[in-house]
Amino acid sequence: METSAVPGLVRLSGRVREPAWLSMAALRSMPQRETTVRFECRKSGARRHYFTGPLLLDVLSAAGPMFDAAERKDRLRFVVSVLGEDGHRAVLSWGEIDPEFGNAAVLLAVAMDCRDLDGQGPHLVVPGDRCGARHISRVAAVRVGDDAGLWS
Ligand SMILES: Nc1nc2c(c(=O)[nH]1)N[C@H]1C(S)=C(S)[C@@H](COP(=O)(O)O)O[C@H]1N2
Ligand SMILES: [Mo]
Repeated sequence: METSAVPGLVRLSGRVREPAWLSMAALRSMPQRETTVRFECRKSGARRHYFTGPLLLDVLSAAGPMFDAAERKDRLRFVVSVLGEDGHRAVLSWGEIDPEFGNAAVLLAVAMDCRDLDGQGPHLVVPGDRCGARHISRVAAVRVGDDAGLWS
């Protein structure tokens, strides 16, 4: 598994035309969104956090996913795996975040509860989740894939 060894930078790779190391500054230079999420953790109970940062969709789109962007059905074969520095990871489907389908406002947040996350790395935020497990802290890498491996 390809992992990041560069603190503060997120490796964006896989089925994209321009793989990149994303800095917090680069994430802050993109259009910023804000959201408050409430979720239930099995271990620590009810949680509430306020996040700001770019849409994951914008971050991924800038790297040029290898689908035919004009063909919406082609986009539906793509997946995104988000890796925390501790190895915790979760997969999203492109359809979840695509404006023509689920249109979920998933963020790669650069600040949590008004504190910058510089030094630890960005935070995946999946609004609407009832459990906290996809709100991945200290994101180290994001990998774009498609479903080809599932059918080979
Ligand atoms: N990197 C990483 N992020 C993670 C986890 C984890 O194990 N590793 N656990 C998740 C779970 S299960 C929950 S409930 C929330 C808790 O976040 P909080 O304690 O900051 O409110 O973090 C999530 N993010
Ligand atoms: Mo949790």
